Amino acid sequence: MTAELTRRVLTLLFVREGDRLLLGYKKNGFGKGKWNGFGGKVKDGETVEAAAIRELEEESGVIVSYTSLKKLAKMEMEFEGWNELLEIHLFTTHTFCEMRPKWFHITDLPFSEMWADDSHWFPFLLAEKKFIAKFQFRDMETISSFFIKLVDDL
Ligand code: 6OG
Repeated sequence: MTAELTRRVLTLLFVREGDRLLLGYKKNGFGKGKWNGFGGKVKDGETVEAAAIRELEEESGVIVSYTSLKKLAKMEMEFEGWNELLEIHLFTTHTFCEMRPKWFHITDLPFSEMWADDSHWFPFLLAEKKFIAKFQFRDMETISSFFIKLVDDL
């Protein structure tokens, strides 16, 4: 006799921008140590589309519209000896962002490709210290004068 399988409904959403695909590295839980698209369990009363959008936002901070979603597949995954079957709803979406996000280590920031004022106030930003500042620019690259003052409150 084969045991009845419990069905777990999951979403999996891949965000594409041109020739690049956004992946997330799973730090914990099922699939730990693997790169994947974003997704998770569909809640009771939730549509798979709403779950796909919610999971993407929760896991990456990226927000996409309902109408941008393209449903590509329904896949079933069975693991031998498991009493659970994974039903994965696969989606893709294309984004056209004005900014291209990228994480930098705080000791390796690309100041030569940032605004000239940034290197002056970044130490306070990184230390989360409050400040007021004023910068005067001669041109887009050159600061003629500035001041920065730490404050207790803004
Ligand atoms: P949480 O446990 O994080 O949801 N997922 C799979 N993705 C791929 N590419 N292959 C598989 O083959 C997968 N099995 C599950 C679906 C799990 C997430 O992992 C995906 C969900 O997005 C076995 O809530």
